[in-house]
Amino acid sequence: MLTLYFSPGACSTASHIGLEESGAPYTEKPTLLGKQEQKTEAYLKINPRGKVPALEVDGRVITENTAILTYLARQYPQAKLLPDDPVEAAQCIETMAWLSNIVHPSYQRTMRPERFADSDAGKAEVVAAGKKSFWANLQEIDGLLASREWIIGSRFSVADAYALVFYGWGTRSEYPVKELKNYTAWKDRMLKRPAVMKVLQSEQNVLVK
Ligand SMILES: N[C@@H](CCC(=O)N[C@@H](CS)C(=O)NCC(=O)O)C(=O)O
Repeated sequence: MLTLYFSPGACSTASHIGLEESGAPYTEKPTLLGKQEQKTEAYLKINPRGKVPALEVDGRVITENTAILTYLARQYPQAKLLPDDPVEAAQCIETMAWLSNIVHPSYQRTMRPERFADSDAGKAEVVAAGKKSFWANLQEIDGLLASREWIIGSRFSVADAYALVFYGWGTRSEYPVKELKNYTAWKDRMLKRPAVMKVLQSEQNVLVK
């Protein structure tokens, strides 16, 4: 039995899309960041780091989008969520690691500067640096999509589920994402996928408002 702990609009949307694309039955446990539910005693027993997403698999817990999405792709191979070619499969995981380690933290600096600096001037510098690098990261994703329809290989993979989070955050925070022609055309292709649409609508994501 699979249970997903997520917060609508957070990076957990990636795992939510991966689950829906996998076709596996699962239970949803909304854990609202706006209400600090990720810090409750009950949730810290699920993920002591106090972050979403978390996926409970028959009583054991996987955290981190990269791990959850890789697990789902391997556990439900019929859904073809990883490329068949072993090098491309590794590049898919590589891209998810980059989204997690570089792209997500660049946005986090713009939203949570108090985690990186104490003074007002320090926080302003963190926000400015975060905005610059988040936008550069969105441009890099746009560049990746210049010569192909999907993030890796010739079909949808779990890396696509993850990359959609950042287009949504760029939209929500009013970056000029529409200037990114390849990323925008890819986002439109993503919205044609029933599983993606189902998750975005259920989370009331900015991309379907
Ligand atoms: N690298 C982690 C990031 C997890 C993460 O930072 N999640 C955020 C939501 S986007 C969170 O739960 N933040 C709550 C907090 O830091 O208090 C992943 O990909 O799962």
